[in-house]
Amino acid sequence: MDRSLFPRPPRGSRLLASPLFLLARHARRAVTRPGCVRWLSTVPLCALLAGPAIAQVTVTEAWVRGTVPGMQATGAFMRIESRADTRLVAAASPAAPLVEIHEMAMVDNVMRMRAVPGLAVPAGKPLELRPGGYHVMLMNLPRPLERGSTVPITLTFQSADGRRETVKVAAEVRPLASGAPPASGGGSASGGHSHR
Ligand SMILES: [Cu+2]
Repeated sequence: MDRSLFPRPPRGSRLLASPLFLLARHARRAVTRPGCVRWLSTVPLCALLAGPAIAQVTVTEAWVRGTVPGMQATGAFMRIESRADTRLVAAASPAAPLVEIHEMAMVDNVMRMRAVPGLAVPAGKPLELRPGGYHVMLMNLPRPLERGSTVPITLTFQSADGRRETVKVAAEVRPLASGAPPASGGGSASGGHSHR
């Protein structure tokens, strides 16, 4: 008789059973050992601490200045708050193939915008992105952004320890003339967002 036709059943069942056995043994130890009990009791606390750390950034009042045909770039504005020190390091949107973080700066008495690698968001101190100041720049727009629609924007934040968090916002498209345009530079044709 071919013995391979009758594999020993305990072998297979032992393979299956051993992880369960190990788990059970571990659980027993965890309950009986003081150290492990302490470890177990800290788990919910860790979960509580991890919760706010994951969702520490809140973005409100997000809007985008609408565009008209021919306009290839516009700004997105919002209010960003964080429970802990963090940095806005990237932004992306399906509405624009190129998205940058911009600041406005006075250069030779002319207000110009330029890309920055990131913006600090100190704990408890809201960062305002608004016309004439910091903004998220949506560029190479394939089509106009019509008022009343919304533009999804994904913001990436990075804390000092390197941990990243992404926040998705739905920015309302407001009329082109919304918000105070920069005092100089830009122009109405580009909604104050000329790019050099
Ligand atoms: Cu810009």
